[in-house]
Amino acid sequence: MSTNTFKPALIVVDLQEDFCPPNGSLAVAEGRETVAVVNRLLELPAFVLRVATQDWHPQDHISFASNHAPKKPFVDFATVVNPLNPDEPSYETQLWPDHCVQNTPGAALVPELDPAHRLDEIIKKGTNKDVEMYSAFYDPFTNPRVSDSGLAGKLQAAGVTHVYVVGLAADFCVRCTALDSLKEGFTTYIVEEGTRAVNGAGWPEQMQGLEALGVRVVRMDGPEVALLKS
Ligand code: VGL
Ligand code: ZN
Repeated sequence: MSTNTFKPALIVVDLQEDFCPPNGSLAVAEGRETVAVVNRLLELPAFVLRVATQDWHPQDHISFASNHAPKKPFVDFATVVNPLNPDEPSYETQLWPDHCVQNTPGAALVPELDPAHRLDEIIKKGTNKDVEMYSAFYDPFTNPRVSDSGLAGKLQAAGVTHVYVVGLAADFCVRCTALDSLKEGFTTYIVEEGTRAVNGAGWPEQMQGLEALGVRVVRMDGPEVALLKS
């Protein structure tokens, strides 16, 4: 593949203390095991852009069960209405423990994500208290869109063709980021060893669903990662 048709970007999703054992309020099993893999990817010379995201919620965020007492995290849901247009269809979103509250230790990127100097950009998302934003690109509303991180524009400006997604959690923010990347026209890969799911048992089925939509779940020893080494 010639270099002008292969301009890959790496998106490192929410590798934050609150999503990792041992102390994270929303710790994903083995979440911290992804960091070594992500660091290996960050070193590869081929990436034209390396972006990390941080889930970055205000304390009154709609996704916190604590803001909907007596509802419970992991099991209950809340209705999300487009704050700019109450007539756009609403949807139910899963509730979580308080996590990634702005400027708290839990919101920090994990310190083992050593090559912080290799990141071109850190994008904060989920800052609007009224909307849930799993994707690194934008929230799920379209009429109108409420929050746009500007990521699509940055990838386009850099001439990116292929997007490699890693980080946490596979079944929420990684999944939504990969689907929006695909929607934006990028060939989109999730590197499996670089992610873990909140619901590990459900991940194989989620993975099949993603593949059916066109996202490719690839492995560190596979040809899609080998391409990054030349
Ligand atoms: C995430 C649940 C709530 C994620 C963020 O990063 O996957 N999951 N907020
Ligand atoms: Zn969140």
